[in-house]
Amino acid sequence: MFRSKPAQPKSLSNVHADRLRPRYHFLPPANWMNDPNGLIQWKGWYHLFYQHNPFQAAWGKIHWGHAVSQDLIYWRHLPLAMKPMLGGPDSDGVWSGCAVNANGKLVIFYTGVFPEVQCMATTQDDLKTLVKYPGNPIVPHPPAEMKLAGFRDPCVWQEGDTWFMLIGSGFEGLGGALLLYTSPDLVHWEYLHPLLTADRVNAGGLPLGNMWECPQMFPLGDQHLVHFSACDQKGSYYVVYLTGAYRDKTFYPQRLLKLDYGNQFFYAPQSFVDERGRRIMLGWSREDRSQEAQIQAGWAGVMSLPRLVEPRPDGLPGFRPLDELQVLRDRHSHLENVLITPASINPLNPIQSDSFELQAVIEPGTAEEFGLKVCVSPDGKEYTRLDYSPASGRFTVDTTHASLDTRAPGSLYEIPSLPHDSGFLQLRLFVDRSILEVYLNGWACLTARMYPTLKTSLGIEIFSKGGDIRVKNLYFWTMKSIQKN
Ligand code: DQQ
Repeated sequence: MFRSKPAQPKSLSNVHADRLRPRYHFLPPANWMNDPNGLIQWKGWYHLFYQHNPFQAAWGKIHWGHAVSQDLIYWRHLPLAMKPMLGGPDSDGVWSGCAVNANGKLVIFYTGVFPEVQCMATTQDDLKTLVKYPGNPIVPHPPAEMKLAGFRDPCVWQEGDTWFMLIGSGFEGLGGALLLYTSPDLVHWEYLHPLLTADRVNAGGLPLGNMWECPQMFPLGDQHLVHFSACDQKGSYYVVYLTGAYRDKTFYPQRLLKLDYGNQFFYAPQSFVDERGRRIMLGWSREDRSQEAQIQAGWAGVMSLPRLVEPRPDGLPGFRPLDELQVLRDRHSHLENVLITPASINPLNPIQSDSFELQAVIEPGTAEEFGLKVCVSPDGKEYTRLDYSPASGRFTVDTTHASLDTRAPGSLYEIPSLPHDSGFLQLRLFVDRSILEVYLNGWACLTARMYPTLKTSLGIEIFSKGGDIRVKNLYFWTMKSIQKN
């Protein structure tokens, strides 16, 4: 049904030969990608649109890229879905937005720049092509008299016969804000009020910037979840979510937490409900190396693996990798009930891989600290370290030794206090060359980037310090590539 015709970059073979380019995560054929957009399952096909610069591995001239899939694992690249239109309201870029099923008709909303205005597009051929609405922009300016730090990234939903739109924004001098609009017909929009403002949020000292990008609100269990990507003029912070109650067109926030502890390396996420009723989230993982290194590589930006978002009994959202990912599992190893002491020989010694899934249940025992090292070079100079301290609950991922390339100095990522109801550390780790995603205790996620320079940085180690741990079980699989070449 969908024929492939990707945009051809200059040196596709070099881009694909890059040892750091992920093998089982979604990326465009080349060049720049950021936010996922317009996620929807339509007539069986999953559609992934994304922010894309088809000319260079650097942000700019933003188009909408497009790919389709039948399982959210294997993707087919399609022609560019939307380009900036000379003289149009999106002449400087087609920025982020969403897709909605409007009683059987598919409608896309996005931000045109500059100035930031909200626009609409439709499709006559089941999303093979998008047609911009000739009357764009449908929201031509922010509410009168408002001094805003931004006005973008529409998120649209329906309640009964009425449509609502949330727009990411911020009030100058006051902090982030999410603006609520309403419409009877998706074309005529009226501003209601802010759904949420910084002064109504107890962030417990966590800075939330002055602009909230890419907002989304959806029901989860018996409450609602609002999330947004916090930033300011200097850059992106992280994505936070708030649990709370939504009634009378107002959101009453309760708890606020980071959606992913890799901060800006899992950004601008979007979720949708598929035909099986599952809420599935994707986020953009930006690069953590210099712009020069990105342009030289010819690609930049990776889409996270699809995450299932589910309500938990404690009222927080739970996250777990989509079951479909299991089709990628290849060679397998397994440990059962193994005691690890500080003097143990690494039981994962024979394994060599930079593209794998590892699932483990570990009993902390008497250890002060324990964890894993991945992408370890034989001389130990390159490694990425995952560390857990049972007493404090602190979990860290340290990529400051991941690369000998000074253009990728790495970072220290931290979950200050990881709840472990069962007494065990339950970990699901996905390593795919330069990206690492870890799911902990079904509750917290952390996405990080690392850029080993040595071909031999393939080792995996498990360690304990100051006491022993027991590996109840550990399953390891190398993962198949989703790339054709
Ligand atoms: N990226 C888009 C904006 C959005 C930002 C521009 C978040 O619409 O606010 O590429 O990464």
